[in-house]
Amino acid sequence: NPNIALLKGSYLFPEINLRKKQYLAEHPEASLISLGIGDTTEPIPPSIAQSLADFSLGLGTLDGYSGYGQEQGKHVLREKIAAKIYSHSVQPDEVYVSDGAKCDLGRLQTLFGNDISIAVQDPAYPVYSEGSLIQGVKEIISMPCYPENQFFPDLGSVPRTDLIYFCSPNNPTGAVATKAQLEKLVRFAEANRSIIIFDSAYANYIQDPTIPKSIYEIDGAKKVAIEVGSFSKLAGFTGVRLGWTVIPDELKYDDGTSVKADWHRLTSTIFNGASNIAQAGGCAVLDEKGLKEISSLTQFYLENARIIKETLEGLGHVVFGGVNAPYLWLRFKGQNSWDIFQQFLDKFQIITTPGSGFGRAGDEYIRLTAFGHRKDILEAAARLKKHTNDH
Ligand code: PL4
Repeated sequence: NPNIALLKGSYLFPEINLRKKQYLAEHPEASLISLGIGDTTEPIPPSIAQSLADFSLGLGTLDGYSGYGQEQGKHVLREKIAAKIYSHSVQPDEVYVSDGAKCDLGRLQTLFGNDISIAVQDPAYPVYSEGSLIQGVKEIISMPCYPENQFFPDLGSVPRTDLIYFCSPNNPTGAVATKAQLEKLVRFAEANRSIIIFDSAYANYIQDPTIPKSIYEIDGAKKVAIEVGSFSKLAGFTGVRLGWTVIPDELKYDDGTSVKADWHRLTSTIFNGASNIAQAGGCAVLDEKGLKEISSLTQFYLENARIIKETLEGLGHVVFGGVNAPYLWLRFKGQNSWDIFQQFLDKFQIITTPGSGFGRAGDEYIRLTAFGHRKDILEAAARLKKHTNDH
């Protein structure tokens, strides 16, 4: 596939790991704190871990064994996602269980192929544009998002595209789109006959009841939007691997045919379903007990975000995000983001993510994640205070 050659350098996150390893090779005594890659750190809550274990042990018995499942996922889990995540506003057969949001983004890119144009927020999770480059899409339009436009694209200057990728709560800026902003986005997609791919991987961090957790809270969205969700940051399933995609029945191509029918055909053909163990865990996440347990987990990471945000603001930084979102976005005017990354490494021994890895508009920024053990977060806060005051 000659399009692979269009990708620049290595993928962002392995590059950060590489730099971390290089630093440790040169400074073996260093005690690094990672606020870089957005990976969960706290244990999977007890009732959910138990269900994973029970299902796994069951596989070793005649009664408990099961082989291939339906590619679209266990019906009971599709029902639970429709009920608990979407309050029955979507139907179980519109929910497709996956092995994670990233994997489904890749499959959606296969669904739409290369004869399309796309629009992506800048900065954005790299998979939207890099996966599209691999497909060889015709055009990628960037929608800059910065403090001056409240991190919401100026849709008046965005040309029509076939797909629009949108992520809220946003990775990397931590910005959360208001209902009014999402209404604008849906009306824009309707007017342009575009399809929105709405990434709601961090929806559980939204605590403000006025902010939509799903694009389907906006009237008319089922006709123009696909939503990609994940158990990764909801339940600490980054390693277990489980997610879902909602493709509403109402979503049609221009010729009136069903997008869902194609998605069903595509996933049946090139996907063999999410692990049955992970799906058993997903069902436990969405039980009453599981929901209570994961809510504490969400609060824990939000408290981490609050600690870092307050520390940095106390030091005079302007910090974006970190409320209703697990990411903090920090600006250093006029500086290059890999240089800021290096400064944080040298000065504080804290790993961050350079903003330029998410697009050109991220150039003067770094991203900090709120995923971390509390002792590491407190230690990071102490280092920031100590070494900033030292200089
Ligand atoms: C590092 C907006 C993290 N190797 O776990 P998934 O596949 O259900 O969800 C992945 C995902 C989807 N959508 C958004 C995301 O931010 C993520 C995860 N991003 C980050 O630090 O930005 C983990 C990155 C991982 C990766 O490439 O996804």
